[in-house]
Amino acid sequence: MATSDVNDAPASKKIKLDDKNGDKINDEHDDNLVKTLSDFKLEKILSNNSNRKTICIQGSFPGKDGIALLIFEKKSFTDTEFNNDDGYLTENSVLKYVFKNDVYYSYECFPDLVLSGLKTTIIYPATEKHIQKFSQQNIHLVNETVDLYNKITLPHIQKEQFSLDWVYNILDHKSESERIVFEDSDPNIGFILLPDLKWDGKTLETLYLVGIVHCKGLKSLRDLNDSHLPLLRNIYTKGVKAIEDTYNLPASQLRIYLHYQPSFYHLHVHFTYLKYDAPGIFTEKSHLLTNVISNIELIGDYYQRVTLPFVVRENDNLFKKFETEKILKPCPN
Ligand code: M7G
Repeated sequence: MATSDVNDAPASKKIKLDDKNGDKINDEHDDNLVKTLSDFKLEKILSNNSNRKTICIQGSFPGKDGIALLIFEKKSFTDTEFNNDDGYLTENSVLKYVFKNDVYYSYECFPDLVLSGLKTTIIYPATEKHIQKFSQQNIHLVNETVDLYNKITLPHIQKEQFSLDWVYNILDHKSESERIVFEDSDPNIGFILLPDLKWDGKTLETLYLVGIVHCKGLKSLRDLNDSHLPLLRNIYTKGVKAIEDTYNLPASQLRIYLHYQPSFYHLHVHFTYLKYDAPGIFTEKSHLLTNVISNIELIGDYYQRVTLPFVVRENDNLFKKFETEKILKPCPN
């Protein structure tokens, strides 16, 4: 397998890189925000999740106004990394002996640098809402009746929500166009399927794609009715086919679902590998697309009538509004 040096890196940091996927460290790209983190000024650790091996820190870059959030994630192993000439099983994996007891030997392993890359997301400039989303905090379960949706949730969404610019950039092919896995450009039932921000786009064991609908104005599950069945069926059928063709994974190994509440109120569907415990797959947040289709087939206005549970973060203004109304009870009515 071809490798290349990063020639502009300091000698002590020169490493071999796999260029099969065109990967380069410090890629000279117009959109690149920073090359190293040496100047990052740490203000606060917002969350540190030992299960997911992720950490989110808040800080700033000198000379750049505003707050930046850095999210690091240690990557999962892939089977290929153990079958490759430049994987873990080489002389580059240095073992440091720790202790021995009977037949048990303990080591710390320092593999080749290319294997120890951290998936890194920078949000800049970050808003107060981003800080809230990524801060460790208590969460609460709300049972949202339709009345509560109309009285509390809907006005809240209309007043404050994350910008959807990144969504429109994708739909308009202004960003991430080279990452699109499949597109149906029909304005009513079409959508774009592409790797989720949370996925490195390579590790099948953590496969995560998102299907974003072309039509505007559909905020969430709550807006869906029988007029959207062609859209939902289209996303299912073509999304599954595109993933099978591209990644060789059958529909039976995919978890295809919507979040309620989502973070971003432009309708989208999550596609993840069934064996991967992706963030947000639990019952209080995810609704399988096949279930959604079936519910609407039975009752056309199901999602305009049903009580929907959802989790809300304690620092979220939405929580404060529900709390003020004293309606945070485990069972509706
Ligand atoms: P959600 O259910 O609205 O939010 O899903 P949540 O899962 O964060 O609660 C939105 C999905 O879009 C998430 O899985 C995000 O990781 C993903 N996403 C967010 N942004 C800002 C981007 C982006 O810029 N590009 C891509 N490809 N995915 C994104």
